[in-house]
Amino acid sequence: GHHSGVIWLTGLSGSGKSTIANLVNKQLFEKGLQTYLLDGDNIRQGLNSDLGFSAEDRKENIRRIGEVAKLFADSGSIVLTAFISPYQEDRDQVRKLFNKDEFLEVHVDCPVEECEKRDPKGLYKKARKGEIKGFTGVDAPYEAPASPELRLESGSLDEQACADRLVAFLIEKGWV
Ligand code: GGZ
Repeated sequence: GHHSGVIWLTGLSGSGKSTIANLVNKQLFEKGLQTYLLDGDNIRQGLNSDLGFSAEDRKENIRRIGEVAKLFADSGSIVLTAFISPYQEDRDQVRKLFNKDEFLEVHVDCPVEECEKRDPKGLYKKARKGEIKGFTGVDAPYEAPASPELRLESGSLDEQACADRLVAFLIEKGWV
């Protein structure tokens, strides 16, 4: 048997959250575990397509994702989520939905300068030009987790190395 629960990745746009979550998801799947990945592709395009990027909409985005994650965890899955989730308060509200041993907050910690240098989708550039308003790390805040269960330094470690660390941590914690 294995542990069900939520692995909540938080970090800036371009920090590597989605890539790391996908790599971990793949590794766990190959171990035969029941997993599910929630990210912008399956949430912001569907369930949350009515929400934008104001502080209020981000709060509601994260609240709904927390509730969906809980449903999947209740059904026995290990859930990986990959959202910026910039506000500590919103992440803490999600944490409250779970038992202490069912929620892991993972900070995908990449300096904003590095995310901006990488700028895989050209969004920082657009934000700097004022074509996107309220972009996290440019003109909207990111509150780094005060005490995450794990911090992955994705500015200096590549995505595969971050994924391997996360899997090692899950083994150490007895989740997988
Ligand atoms: C931040 C934005 C914004 C603004 C669009 N600020 O790199 P991406 O493109 O693929 O990831 C970002 C994604 C963030 O959505 P989340 O649901 O993770 O955000 S939150 O948790 O804060 O609700 C980025 C894109 O959406 N994007 N506008 N203004 N990121």
